[in-house]
Amino acid sequence: MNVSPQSVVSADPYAAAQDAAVRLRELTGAERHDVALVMGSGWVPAADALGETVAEFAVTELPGSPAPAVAGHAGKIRSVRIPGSDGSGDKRALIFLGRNHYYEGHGVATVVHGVRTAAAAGCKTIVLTNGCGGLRQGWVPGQPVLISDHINLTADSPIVGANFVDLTDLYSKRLRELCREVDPSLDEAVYVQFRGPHYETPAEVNMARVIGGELVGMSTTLEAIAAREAGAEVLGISLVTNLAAGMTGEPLNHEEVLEAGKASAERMGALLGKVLERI
Ligand code: 8IG
Repeated sequence: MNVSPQSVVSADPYAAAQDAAVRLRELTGAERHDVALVMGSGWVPAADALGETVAEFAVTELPGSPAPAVAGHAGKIRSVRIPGSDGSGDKRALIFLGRNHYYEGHGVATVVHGVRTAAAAGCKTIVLTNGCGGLRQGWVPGQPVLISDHINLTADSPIVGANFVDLTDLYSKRLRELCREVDPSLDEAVYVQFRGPHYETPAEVNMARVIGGELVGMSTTLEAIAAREAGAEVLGISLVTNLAAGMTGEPLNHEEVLEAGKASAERMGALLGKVLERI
């Protein structure tokens, strides 16, 4: 892979996040950020509804961040002012328009670098969104689903050393309940991360079902683990952009993902906006 040495996270990923947070303060003029959102496949168009953009720059401006390789993943970071509800002060949100995926081959430290940087910049809440395949009968493309728990099939971890981080209730019950106050129709389900970049075979989709998963994707679990390690509260929301392989008789394609995102951007933006006001 053709990557310049500065563009991937080096020996100490925690120190690299501290360095990136220093640069982030310079780029945004904000001493701290309160909440971070990672906008996955299909979510980028929803970001525009989230408040007043104070700064926007390419992720590559931060040390340790290669540009995302996926169409629809813009590779930008936005610092946004969120007006406080009922008299509480404004909050600053850090919005990652796109992410680096595990399958891109830059290593797990690079995958979670944004989340670690956000935590180092002060974010106590991290919202992870993704586009994924859905397994539950009745779900339709464009439907958001809260992540209740995950199964990490990458067989990897972002944690370095013998740090036995507890993942009970990794996906905050409090934040899921807050989401359902905003939209009582939201379902929740277990997310299964496959390595990708190929989609699953129908047999693998069946395996995901058997082991208790109803959402299949290629992101989120490693970031969630890193966020928890860093002490942040995690909210995960999947956008079911397609029914999982073998469920419709049609092949999967990435364009359908982007289309589902565009079609549901307004709903996702409104949902996230109301959740951010209450966090
Ligand atoms: I969007 O069906 C999207 N991402 N693994 N499977 C996996 N990842 C996905 C899918 C899917 N849809």
